[in-house]
Amino acid sequence: MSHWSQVSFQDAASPIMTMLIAFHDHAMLVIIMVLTFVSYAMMALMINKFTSRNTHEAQAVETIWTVLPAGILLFLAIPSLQLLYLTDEIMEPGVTLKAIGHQWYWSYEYTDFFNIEFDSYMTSTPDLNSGEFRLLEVDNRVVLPMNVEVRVLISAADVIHSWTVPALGVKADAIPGRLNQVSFIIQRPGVFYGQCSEICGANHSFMPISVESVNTDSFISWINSFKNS
Ligand SMILES: [Cu+2]
Repeated sequence: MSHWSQVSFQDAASPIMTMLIAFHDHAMLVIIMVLTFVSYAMMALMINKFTSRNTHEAQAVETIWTVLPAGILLFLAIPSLQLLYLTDEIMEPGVTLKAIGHQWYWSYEYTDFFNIEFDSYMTSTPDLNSGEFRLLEVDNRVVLPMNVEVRVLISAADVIHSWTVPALGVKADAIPGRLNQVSFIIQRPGVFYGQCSEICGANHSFMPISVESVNTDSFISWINSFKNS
């Protein structure tokens, strides 16, 4: 059931998402201060608090309302650019995952190990177990180790899709013939859901992404489980 706690962001599970939420809050504070001031000035003008004597040829006022907005824009632009470049930074990924969008499912490859490949289809509503999320659960989850830098290479086999996981703060288009790259560190165990975010056809809404974060030991035994099959 939907709840009021769902109106904002999901809880961050990666450092980038933590910083994105902090930037959102910072920008929101600036917006509220600007809105308050502009609303006040507008109301004051409407009730004729200021006369033309205050505003006509008023060099001081014009200087302030030019310099101040420029300063406010810098307060938004500097942390924004900082985050933009930080998001692009890839240090030394411990695991590389390849995510390929198809009409209408995702397929995954772990090429660091022996060739692990599998498809990930949405679980249809009648097949859901109690407590599972409708339209978000899949048959084969992406399993990733926590506290390890993960690199995801994203592409598509047919049309443009988009690999998105809000709690991790990642979203990248999956484009045929092109590899896009994102990276993140998952800071806690859990299952994080996302959805294809580029309209890709009739079943666009039915190709969710489900990332399961586990500790390194569990990850290694999960990888080894493919060896026997
Ligand atoms: Cu898609």
